[in-house]
Amino acid sequence: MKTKTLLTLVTVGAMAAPMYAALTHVPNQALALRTDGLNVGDPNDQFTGAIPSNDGTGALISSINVNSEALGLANGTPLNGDNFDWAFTFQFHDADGAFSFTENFDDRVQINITPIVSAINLASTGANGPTHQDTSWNTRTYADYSFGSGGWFHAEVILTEDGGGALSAGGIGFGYSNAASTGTEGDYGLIGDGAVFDADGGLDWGSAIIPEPSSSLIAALGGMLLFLRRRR
Ligand SMILES: [Ca+2]
Ligand SMILES: [Ca+2]
Ligand SMILES: [Ca+2]
Repeated sequence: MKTKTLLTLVTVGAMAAPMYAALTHVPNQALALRTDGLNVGDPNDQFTGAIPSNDGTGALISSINVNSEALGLANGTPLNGDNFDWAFTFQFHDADGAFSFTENFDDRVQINITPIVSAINLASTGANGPTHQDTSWNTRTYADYSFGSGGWFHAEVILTEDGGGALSAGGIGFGYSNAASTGTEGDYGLIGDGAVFDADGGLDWGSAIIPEPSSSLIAALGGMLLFLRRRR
């Protein structure tokens, strides 16, 4: 009986291993993670909250919309309270490596862009773009990137709230353009709601995550537990 139990465990183990080995690309979703309790001050902690990772920390959301507190809430990113930040990550494809982001978030914004191998391989292929940072709560800024060649990119965006409102100070709160811009607001669209990304074999933006165990694996584990209980 011992041998049989061991064999069952080995079989399930062998089945489980490949399921965790690779990242899966979830199209049209960003990862979002809120950190509360940042130090109170003027300014408070900036860009120090946790960053969502592909192991399941952070929620998948279909749109980054901080145009108002109501829209933030409606899109899975509540903006209530003070001294917190929202950190977002996603991957996107751009055909020529020239693109732009804009922000007018109250209070502070940081953007980091890394060129990566593919939608499911986040290894860096070169130097990061320059970190874009703006700490003026009511000044629209934009960041143009020019990587010289196209490909997949990893984006990390941190929106920090100090006090007062946590929303756009006017117009689009955070947006993307797949071409260089001079900061004209109309060039940009919301991530997941208007922004246009260049397609690469049918994929254009989303999040790489470690897939959860499949329902068949869970069923197999459940069946094994039932089997072990009955053998006692
Ligand atoms: Ca481009
Ligand atoms: Ca700003
Ligand atoms: Ca604020």
